Amino acid sequence: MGVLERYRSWMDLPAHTEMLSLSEGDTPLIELPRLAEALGGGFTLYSKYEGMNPTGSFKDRGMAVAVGEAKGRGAKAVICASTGNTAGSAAAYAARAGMKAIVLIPEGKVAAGKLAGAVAYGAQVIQIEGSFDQALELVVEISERQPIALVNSLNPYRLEGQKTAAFEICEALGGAPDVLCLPVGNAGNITAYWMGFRQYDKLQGSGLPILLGVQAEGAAPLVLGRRVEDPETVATAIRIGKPARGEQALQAAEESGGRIIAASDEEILTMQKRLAGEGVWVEPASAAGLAGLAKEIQAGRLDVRGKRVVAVCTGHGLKDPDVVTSWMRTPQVIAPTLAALEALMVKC
Ligand code: AN7
Repeated sequence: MGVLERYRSWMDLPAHTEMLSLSEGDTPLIELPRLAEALGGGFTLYSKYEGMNPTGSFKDRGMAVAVGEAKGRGAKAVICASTGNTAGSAAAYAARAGMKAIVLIPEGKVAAGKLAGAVAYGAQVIQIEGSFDQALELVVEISERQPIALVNSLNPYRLEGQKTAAFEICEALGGAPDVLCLPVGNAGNITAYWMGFRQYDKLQGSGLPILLGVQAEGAAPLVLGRRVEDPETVATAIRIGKPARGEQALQAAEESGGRIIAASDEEILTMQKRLAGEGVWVEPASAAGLAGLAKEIQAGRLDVRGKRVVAVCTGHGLKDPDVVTSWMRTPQVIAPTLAALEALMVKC
């Protein structure tokens, strides 16, 4: 069952929206006791592992809905700008719906697994000699001139789909967590989570979490309070200098009693390794939320004792293998003999 089947009655959608699903959502909430201990202990930490969605990222929730709506209104094609995950997801759901997908990506800045996905699902992939932000400006303009549906998170139905992750967390925990940390790029996801938590609280009295949104230091327009012209970060998914939902994200963080902060590339990669060390491999951007959480706890700016903290891990590690293979040592090579293997095992 996908998000439309499960939560359609809780979404604000036009009646023409078609059911579309690749069984997205219903992702695991994985407890991380060792990481919690390493961060000082005394609280419960979970990863909402969105890498388990059909195309390996949280984007699938919103894309099922946005493409289903576009299909229902008779659109033949969808278009988006993307740092990679939106592209793969749009391509998959367009393929599922029998539609064409056109994706614009910043040249040379999209992780290999994401680009391969978009190609595999049959999208028309166009690289632009520029940033994600420039690509977004272009797709907004072209979708106003041509009968092509825009499926970036400016599309309100994307947020309707993505807010379902908040419902799932509340259902799994029997209420809202105390703190939710997550990476912030174009700022659609944090906006959608806040919509979801507020809606669930109204319906079920589940309470509300403090939101901690985390950008990468080299791409932190919401922390700096101005557009970043040349965003740069190893977390290419969030290499965004002018977030489309920036204002709403800042408002959501403030209303929740939380904030948006930045983490360095080093802090992000260190957290990626620590997470993998507890069995959860995510792409760099997905570790940003936890990197920010660690920073706030260590600096004494966030007291999590006795609390429930959920870190949204937005995308699977498999999408961006290069970032790991670039720092890892080449695995050992030995002769195919028992003696050679045994000689190594002695050192175990
Ligand atoms: C893994 O795919 O913007 O703040 O074009 O891929 O809702 O943008 C990706 C964003 C976090 C940030 N984690 O979410 C795109 C794109 C991962 C991501 C984000 C993205 P938003």
